[in-house]
Amino acid sequence: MKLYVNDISSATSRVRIALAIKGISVETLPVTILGENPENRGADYLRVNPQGLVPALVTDKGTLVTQSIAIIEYLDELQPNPPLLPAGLEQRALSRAVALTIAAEIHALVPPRIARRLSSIPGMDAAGIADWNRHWTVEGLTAVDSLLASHGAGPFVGGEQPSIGDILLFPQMVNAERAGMNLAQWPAAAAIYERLKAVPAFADNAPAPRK
Ligand SMILES: N[C@@H](CCC(=O)N[C@@H](CS)C(=O)NCC(=O)O)C(=O)O
Repeated sequence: MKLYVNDISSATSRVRIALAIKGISVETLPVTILGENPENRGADYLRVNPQGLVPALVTDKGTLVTQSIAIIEYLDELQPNPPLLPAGLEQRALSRAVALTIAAEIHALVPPRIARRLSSIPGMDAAGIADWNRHWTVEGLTAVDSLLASHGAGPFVGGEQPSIGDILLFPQMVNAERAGMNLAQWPAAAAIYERLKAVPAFADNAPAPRK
């Protein structure tokens, strides 16, 4: 299988973590997403993934699978062990809710294409974009933290083993920490994040820092 990736991309990091947990190897193909003419907006990559986003997986049957959560679920169904969803019904629902809160309510509001669009609005500057990113990250992680606390989650999002909720939580917390946010404001999420740092599949596949 081929995986189109970018090293700073947290959505790519999610899929890399899932692959590492499963012990699945793929061919990786880097795609730039920043700068004047990023490859993800170019004709060559749009022929691969018309949405122009990474990650994108091309299966060994030549089928395109886009969207990190769909790719992770594809991998989980392709090779069910170890599972990426918890065994318990309540824990599965929590793990999925954490994953979707991060993908839909945080990450979707802060990627490069949103920053590009914001910067074209008169009066918007780099400080305004940073404030936008911080706002949605704080609001989303606060929601995730209260979900985790109300479920008494631990040691990982869905119980004893890391699952899809952890896979989405980890890169988002890496980025929040790098942005200088005080992780102690999210005690339940921060405790899980500290445990995930000790799991090689996570630690070895964090998004790279932006240069
Ligand atoms: N919902 C998508 C988001 C993918 C996404 O936004 N990827 C970012 C990198 S983390 C990207 O390709 N950004 C390019 C851009 O925003 O122009 C997923 O989960 O795969």
